[in-house]
Amino acid sequence: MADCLFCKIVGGSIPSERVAETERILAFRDINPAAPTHVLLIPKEHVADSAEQLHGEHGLMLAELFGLAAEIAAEAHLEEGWRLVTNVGAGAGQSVFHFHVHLLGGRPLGWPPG
Ligand code: DGP
Repeated sequence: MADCLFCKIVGGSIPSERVAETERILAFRDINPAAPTHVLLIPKEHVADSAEQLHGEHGLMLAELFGLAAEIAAEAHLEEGWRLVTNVGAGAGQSVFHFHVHLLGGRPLGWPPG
């Protein structure tokens, strides 16, 4: 999508600190980290604005995303625990409408979240 921030990050016209990638997924550091490890995982293709638009045909992409998150967590030595979060809608704090998942770790993560 021409006007999407994360599509521009995928395309490289907006720089990012890339952590890892697969065929379908790009992982890069959040510009405003909420934890020592805060990585965003996004499908390279703009397949959904948020998780509410996902369905069966996105299964392979989601499996790849979760698998890559686990690899990044292992490399970052997040043995104390880590969290995946996806915000749906402005009321939940979503500010970029290209489906993405936050990987958070490196500090105690309270539950339930605030
Ligand atoms: P959300 O609030 O769930 O839509 O998460 C969007 C995240 O994207 C937010 O934590 C900040 C991050 N972000 C916004 N703009 C940029 C950017 O230009 N570069 C990077 N790396 N992250 C960004």
